[in-house]
Amino acid sequence: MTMKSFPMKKPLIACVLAASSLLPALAANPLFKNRFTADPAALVDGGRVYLYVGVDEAKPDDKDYVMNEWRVYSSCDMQHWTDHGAPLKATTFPWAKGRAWASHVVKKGEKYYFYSTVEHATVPGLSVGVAVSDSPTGPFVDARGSALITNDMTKQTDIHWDDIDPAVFIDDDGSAHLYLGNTFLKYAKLKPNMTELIGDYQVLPVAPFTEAAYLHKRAGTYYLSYSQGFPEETVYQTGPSPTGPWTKGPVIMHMNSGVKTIHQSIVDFNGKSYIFYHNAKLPGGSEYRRSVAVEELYYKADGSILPIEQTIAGPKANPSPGCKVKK
Ligand code: FUB
Repeated sequence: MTMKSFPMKKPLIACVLAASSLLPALAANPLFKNRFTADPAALVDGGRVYLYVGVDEAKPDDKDYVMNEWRVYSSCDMQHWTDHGAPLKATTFPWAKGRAWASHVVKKGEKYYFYSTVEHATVPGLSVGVAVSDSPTGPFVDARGSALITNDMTKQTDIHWDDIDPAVFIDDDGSAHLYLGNTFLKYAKLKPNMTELIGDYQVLPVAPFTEAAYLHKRAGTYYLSYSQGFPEETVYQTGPSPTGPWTKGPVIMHMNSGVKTIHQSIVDFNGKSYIFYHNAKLPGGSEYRRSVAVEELYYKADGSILPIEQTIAGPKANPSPGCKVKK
Protein backbone atom coordinates (compact mmCIF):
# COMPACT_ATOMS: atom_id res chain seq x y z
CA MET A 1 0.00 0.00 0.00
CA THR A 2 1.41 3.35 -0.99
CA MET A 3 0.82 6.57 0.93
CA LYS A 4 -0.39 9.56 -1.13
CA SER A 5 1.69 12.62 -0.58
CA PHE A 6 -0.08 16.01 -0.16
CA PRO A 7 1.46 19.43 -0.63
CA MET A 8 2.05 21.35 2.63
CA LYS A 9 -1.23 22.99 3.68
CA LYS A 10 -1.48 26.52 5.03
CA PRO A 11 -2.64 26.52 8.61
CA LEU A 12 -6.45 26.45 8.63
CA ILE A 13 -6.78 29.78 10.44
CA ALA A 14 -4.74 31.54 7.73
CA CYS A 15 -7.04 30.13 5.03
CA VAL A 16 -10.16 31.25 6.90
CA LEU A 17 -8.80 34.76 7.40
CA ALA A 18 -7.72 35.04 3.76
CA ALA A 19 -11.11 33.89 2.54
CA SER A 20 -13.08 36.12 4.93
CA SER A 21 -11.20 39.22 3.81
CA LEU A 22 -12.61 38.62 0.31
CA LEU A 23 -16.20 38.33 1.51
CA PRO A 24 -18.62 41.06 2.46
CA ALA A 25 -18.91 41.61 6.21
CA LEU A 26 -21.15 39.06 7.93
CA ALA A 27 -23.08 41.17 10.32
CA ALA A 28 -24.72 40.70 13.61
CA ASN A 29 -25.53 43.94 15.38
CA PRO A 30 -24.06 46.53 15.25
CA LEU A 31 -23.87 46.01 11.49
CA PHE A 32 -20.58 47.80 10.78
CA LYS A 33 -17.71 47.23 13.17
CA ASN A 34 -14.96 49.31 11.57
CA ARG A 35 -16.54 52.77 11.91
CA PHE A 36 -19.21 54.55 13.90
CA THR A 37 -22.41 54.97 11.88
CA ALA A 38 -25.74 56.70 12.53
CA ASP A 39 -29.11 57.76 11.10
CA PRO A 40 -29.83 54.73 8.88
CA ALA A 41 -32.03 55.17 5.80
CA ALA A 42 -32.94 52.07 3.82
CA LEU A 43 -34.01 51.72 0.18
CA VAL A 44 -35.04 48.43 -1.43
CA ASP A 45 -34.31 48.32 -5.16
CA GLY A 46 -33.72 45.43 -7.57
CA GLY A 47 -34.21 42.85 -4.80
CA ARG A 48 -31.38 44.40 -2.79
CA VAL A 49 -31.49 46.60 0.29
CA TYR A 50 -29.30 49.71 0.21
CA LEU A 51 -28.52 51.31 3.54
CA TYR A 52 -27.36 54.93 3.75
CA VAL A 53 -25.73 56.01 7.00
CA GLY A 54 -24.02 59.04 8.43
CA VAL A 55 -20.48 58.56 9.75
CA ASP A 56 -19.68 59.61 13.32
CA GLU A 57 -16.06 60.78 13.26
CA ALA A 58 -16.09 62.30 16.78
CA LYS A 59 -13.16 61.42 19.04
CA PRO A 60 -14.03 59.94 22.45
CA ASP A 61 -13.87 63.34 24.20
CA ASP A 62 -15.69 65.38 21.55
CA LYS A 63 -18.86 67.12 22.72
CA ASP A 64 -20.64 67.41 19.38
CA TYR A 65 -21.25 65.45 16.22
CA VAL A 66 -18.42 65.31 13.71
CA MET A 67 -20.10 64.19 10.48
CA ASN A 68 -18.74 64.96 7.02
CA GLU A 69 -20.00 62.25 4.69
CA TRP A 70 -22.57 59.52 4.17
CA ARG A 71 -21.78 55.93 3.23
CA VAL A 72 -23.87 53.34 1.44
CA TYR A 73 -23.89 49.60 2.11
CA SER A 74 -26.03 46.93 0.47
CA SER A 75 -27.20 43.42 1.21
CA CYS A 76 -29.00 40.57 -0.56
CA ASP A 77 -29.90 38.74 2.64
CA MET A 78 -29.82 41.16 5.63
CA GLN A 79 -26.67 39.45 6.90
CA HIS A 80 -23.85 40.06 4.41
CA TRP A 81 -23.21 43.76 3.78
CA THR A 82 -21.10 45.23 0.98
CA ASP A 83 -19.50 48.63 1.57
CA HIS A 84 -19.92 50.85 -1.52
CA GLY A 85 -18.02 53.77 -0.02
CA ALA A 86 -19.08 57.38 0.35
CA PRO A 87 -21.36 58.42 -2.54
CA LEU A 88 -21.44 62.03 -1.35
CA LYS A 89 -20.18 64.38 1.32
CA ALA A 90 -21.50 67.58 2.83
CA THR A 91 -19.12 69.34 0.40
CA THR A 92 -21.15 67.88 -2.51
CA PHE A 93 -23.45 70.84 -1.79
CA PRO A 94 -21.38 73.94 -2.69
CA TRP A 95 -23.68 76.17 -0.60
CA ALA A 96 -23.18 74.06 2.56
CA LYS A 97 -20.42 74.15 5.14
CA GLY A 98 -20.62 70.74 6.79
CA ARG A 99 -22.70 68.63 9.19
CA ALA A 100 -23.69 65.60 7.13
CA TRP A 101 -26.59 64.71 9.42
CA ALA A 102 -29.52 62.43 8.66
CA SER A 103 -30.49 61.61 5.08
CA HIS A 104 -33.07 59.66 3.11
CA VAL A 105 -32.98 58.24 -0.43
CA VAL A 106 -35.87 57.45 -2.77
CA LYS A 107 -36.10 56.22 -6.35
CA LYS A 108 -38.33 58.02 -8.85
CA GLY A 109 -38.25 56.78 -12.44
CA GLU A 110 -34.65 55.79 -13.08
CA LYS A 111 -33.17 58.42 -10.74
CA TYR A 112 -32.17 58.21 -7.09
CA TYR A 113 -32.78 61.31 -4.95
CA PHE A 114 -30.75 61.85 -1.80
CA TYR A 115 -32.33 64.28 0.70
CA SER A 116 -30.03 65.33 3.49
CA THR A 117 -29.43 67.64 6.37
CA VAL A 118 -26.43 69.97 6.05
CA GLU A 119 -25.37 73.25 7.62
CA HIS A 120 -25.88 76.19 5.29
CA ALA A 121 -22.83 78.38 4.65
CA THR A 122 -24.70 81.70 4.58
CA VAL A 123 -28.18 81.17 6.07
CA PRO A 124 -27.64 80.43 9.77
CA GLY A 125 -28.84 76.98 10.82
CA LEU A 126 -29.28 73.55 9.34
CA SER A 127 -30.96 73.13 5.99
CA VAL A 128 -32.12 70.42 3.61
CA GLY A 129 -30.44 69.69 0.28
CA VAL A 130 -31.24 67.25 -2.50
CA ALA A 131 -28.74 65.40 -4.65
CA VAL A 132 -29.37 63.04 -7.57
CA SER A 133 -27.73 60.02 -9.16
CA ASP A 134 -28.39 57.37 -11.81
CA SER A 135 -27.30 54.69 -9.34
CA PRO A 136 -28.19 53.91 -5.70
CA THR A 137 -24.48 53.77 -4.96
CA GLY A 138 -23.82 57.21 -6.45
CA PRO A 139 -21.99 59.33 -7.10
CA PHE A 140 -24.65 61.91 -6.25
CA VAL A 141 -24.52 65.54 -7.42
CA ASP A 142 -26.32 68.58 -6.05
CA ALA A 143 -29.68 68.66 -7.87
CA ARG A 144 -30.57 72.33 -7.34
CA GLY A 145 -27.51 74.47 -6.70
CA SER A 146 -29.29 75.74 -3.58
CA ALA A 147 -30.97 74.38 -0.46
CA LEU A 148 -34.49 72.99 -0.72
CA ILE A 149 -35.31 74.24 2.81
CA THR A 150 -33.40 76.79 4.88
CA ASN A 151 -33.79 77.63 8.55
CA ASP A 152 -35.21 81.08 7.79
CA MET A 153 -38.19 79.52 5.95
CA THR A 154 -39.50 77.95 9.14
CA LYS A 155 -40.51 80.16 12.07
CA GLN A 156 -42.00 77.86 14.70
CA THR A 157 -38.92 77.94 16.97
CA ASP A 158 -35.53 79.65 17.21
CA ILE A 159 -33.78 76.27 17.28
CA HIS A 160 -31.18 76.29 14.53
CA TRP A 161 -31.55 72.54 13.96
CA ASP A 162 -35.35 72.45 13.56
CA ASP A 163 -35.12 71.72 9.79
CA ILE A 164 -33.38 68.35 9.92
CA ASP A 165 -34.05 64.69 9.14
CA PRO A 166 -35.76 64.83 5.74
CA ALA A 167 -37.69 61.72 4.71
CA VAL A 168 -39.58 61.32 1.45
CA PHE A 169 -42.49 58.98 0.81
CA ILE A 170 -43.69 58.23 -2.74
CA ASP A 171 -47.30 57.12 -2.82
CA ASP A 172 -48.85 54.62 -5.24
CA ASP A 173 -50.11 57.49 -7.43
CA GLY A 174 -46.53 58.81 -7.78
CA SER A 175 -47.06 61.84 -5.50
CA ALA A 176 -44.01 62.61 -3.35
CA HIS A 177 -44.30 63.77 0.27
CA LEU A 178 -41.50 65.34 2.30
CA TYR A 179 -41.39 65.16 6.11
CA LEU A 180 -38.76 66.85 8.24
CA GLY A 181 -38.16 68.69 11.45
CA ASN A 182 -37.10 68.77 15.04
CA THR A 183 -39.67 69.72 17.72
CA PHE A 184 -42.22 70.54 14.98
CA LEU A 185 -43.05 68.03 12.25
CA LYS A 186 -43.10 69.81 8.91
CA TYR A 187 -44.56 68.51 5.68
CA ALA A 188 -44.70 69.52 2.03
CA LYS A 189 -45.49 67.86 -1.27
CA LEU A 190 -42.75 67.74 -3.87
CA LYS A 191 -43.16 68.58 -7.52
CA PRO A 192 -42.70 65.67 -9.98
CA ASN A 193 -39.11 66.89 -10.51
CA MET A 194 -38.47 65.94 -6.82
CA THR A 195 -36.39 69.08 -6.29
CA GLU A 196 -39.02 71.74 -5.58
CA LEU A 197 -41.84 72.08 -3.05
CA ILE A 198 -45.46 72.41 -4.14
CA GLY A 199 -46.55 75.52 -2.25
CA ASP A 200 -45.59 76.09 1.36
CA TYR A 201 -44.74 73.46 3.90
CA GLN A 202 -47.23 72.92 6.73
CA VAL A 203 -46.82 71.83 10.34
CA LEU A 204 -48.53 68.51 11.08
CA PRO A 205 -50.23 68.27 14.50
CA VAL A 206 -48.02 65.57 16.00
CA ALA A 207 -46.87 66.17 19.58
CA PRO A 208 -44.76 65.45 21.47
CA PHE A 209 -42.41 65.12 18.52
CA THR A 210 -38.61 65.19 18.61
CA GLU A 211 -37.26 64.22 15.15
CA ALA A 212 -36.63 61.40 12.63
CA ALA A 213 -40.05 61.39 10.95
CA TYR A 214 -40.44 58.52 8.50
CA LEU A 215 -43.47 57.45 6.47
CA HIS A 216 -44.29 54.01 5.11
CA LYS A 217 -47.49 52.45 3.85
CA ARG A 218 -48.85 48.97 4.39
CA ALA A 219 -52.17 47.52 3.24
CA GLY A 220 -53.58 50.99 2.57
CA THR A 221 -52.61 52.41 5.98
CA TYR A 222 -49.99 55.16 6.35
CA TYR A 223 -47.52 54.68 9.23
CA LEU A 224 -45.74 57.77 10.52
CA SER A 225 -42.88 56.71 12.78
CA TYR A 226 -40.62 59.15 14.64
CA SER A 227 -38.58 59.79 17.77
CA GLN A 228 -40.34 61.12 20.83
CA GLY A 229 -38.79 62.53 24.05
CA PHE A 230 -35.10 62.93 24.77
CA PRO A 231 -33.60 60.39 25.36
CA GLU A 232 -35.63 59.27 22.38
CA GLU A 233 -37.98 56.35 22.00
CA THR A 234 -39.49 55.25 18.69
CA VAL A 235 -43.24 55.64 18.31
CA TYR A 236 -45.68 55.65 15.42
CA GLN A 237 -49.10 56.85 14.41
CA THR A 238 -51.37 55.53 11.68
CA GLY A 239 -53.70 57.34 9.34
CA PRO A 240 -55.74 57.07 6.13
CA SER A 241 -53.60 59.56 4.16
CA PRO A 242 -50.00 60.88 4.08
CA THR A 243 -51.12 63.76 6.33
CA GLY A 244 -53.34 61.85 8.74
CA PRO A 245 -55.55 62.34 10.67
CA TRP A 246 -53.29 60.31 12.95
CA THR A 247 -54.09 57.71 15.55
CA LYS A 248 -51.32 57.17 18.05
CA GLY A 249 -49.78 53.72 18.45
CA PRO A 250 -47.52 52.48 21.25
CA VAL A 251 -43.79 52.89 21.79
CA ILE A 252 -42.13 50.32 19.52
CA MET A 253 -38.50 50.73 20.58
CA HIS A 254 -37.35 51.90 24.00
CA MET A 255 -34.63 54.48 24.56
CA ASN A 256 -30.97 53.59 24.23
CA SER A 257 -28.43 53.67 26.99
CA GLY A 258 -25.26 55.60 26.23
CA VAL A 259 -26.85 57.72 23.49
CA LYS A 260 -30.03 59.80 23.50
CA THR A 261 -30.91 59.48 19.79
CA ILE A 262 -32.22 56.36 18.03
CA HIS A 263 -33.36 57.32 14.45
CA GLN A 264 -35.33 54.54 12.70
CA SER A 265 -36.04 53.52 9.10
CA ILE A 266 -38.65 50.85 8.27
CA VAL A 267 -38.75 48.80 5.04
CA ASP A 268 -40.09 45.59 3.57
CA PHE A 269 -37.49 43.33 2.00
CA ASN A 270 -38.03 39.90 0.43
CA GLY A 271 -41.35 39.24 2.19
CA LYS A 272 -40.32 40.46 5.65
CA SER A 273 -40.32 43.80 7.44
CA TYR A 274 -37.30 45.39 9.12
CA ILE A 275 -36.43 48.35 11.30
CA PHE A 276 -32.98 49.96 11.18
CA TYR A 277 -31.94 52.18 14.09
CA HIS A 278 -28.79 53.24 15.92
CA ASN A 279 -27.45 52.76 19.43
CA ALA A 280 -24.04 53.10 21.11
CA LYS A 281 -23.17 49.43 21.39
CA LEU A 282 -20.04 49.31 19.25
CA PRO A 283 -17.08 49.28 21.69
CA GLY A 284 -16.07 52.91 22.33
CA GLY A 285 -19.59 54.07 21.48
CA SER A 286 -21.18 57.19 22.97
CA GLU A 287 -23.52 60.09 22.23
CA TYR A 288 -21.47 61.11 19.19
CA ARG A 289 -20.08 57.66 18.31
CA ARG A 290 -23.12 55.62 17.32
CA SER A 291 -23.64 52.33 15.52
CA VAL A 292 -26.39 51.17 13.17
CA ALA A 293 -28.32 47.95 13.78
CA VAL A 294 -31.33 46.12 12.32
CA GLU A 295 -34.15 43.92 13.61
CA GLU A 296 -37.05 42.13 12.00
CA LEU A 297 -40.32 43.99 12.60
CA TYR A 298 -43.67 42.23 13.00
CA TYR A 299 -47.25 43.42 12.56
CA LYS A 300 -50.22 42.01 14.43
CA ALA A 301 -53.31 40.92 12.48
CA ASP A 302 -54.90 44.33 13.21
CA GLY A 303 -51.95 46.11 11.55
CA SER A 304 -50.34 47.37 14.76
CA ILE A 305 -46.57 47.04 15.10
CA LEU A 306 -45.25 44.80 17.86
CA PRO A 307 -42.62 46.31 20.21
CA ILE A 308 -39.09 45.58 18.99
CA GLU A 309 -36.26 44.36 21.20
CA GLN A 310 -32.73 45.35 20.29
CA THR A 311 -30.62 42.21 19.81
CA ILE A 312 -27.00 41.33 19.17
CA ALA A 313 -27.93 38.52 16.72
CA GLY A 314 -30.06 40.71 14.41
CA PRO A 315 -32.39 39.13 11.84
CA LYS A 316 -32.05 35.67 10.34
CA ALA A 317 -30.64 35.39 6.82
CA ASN A 318 -33.29 36.23 4.20
CA PRO A 319 -31.67 35.56 0.80
CA SER A 320 -33.40 37.53 -1.92
CA PRO A 321 -33.55 35.49 -5.15
CA GLY A 322 -33.72 38.46 -7.52
CA CYS A 323 -30.89 40.37 -5.88
CA LYS A 324 -28.87 42.51 -8.31
CA VAL A 325 -26.21 45.13 -7.84
CA LYS A 326 -27.09 48.31 -9.68
CA LYS A 327 -23.85 49.96 -10.77
O1 FUB B 1 -26.97 62.58 13.45
C1 FUB B 1 -27.33 63.88 13.82
C2 FUB B 1 -28.74 63.93 14.37
O2 FUB B 1 -28.88 63.05 15.48
C3 FUB B 1 -29.82 63.44 13.41
O3 FUB B 1 -30.16 64.39 12.44
C4 FUB B 1 -30.92 63.10 14.35
O4 FUB B 1 -31.93 62.31 13.82
C5 FUB B 1 -30.15 62.41 15.46
O5 FUB B 1 -29.96 61.06 15.16
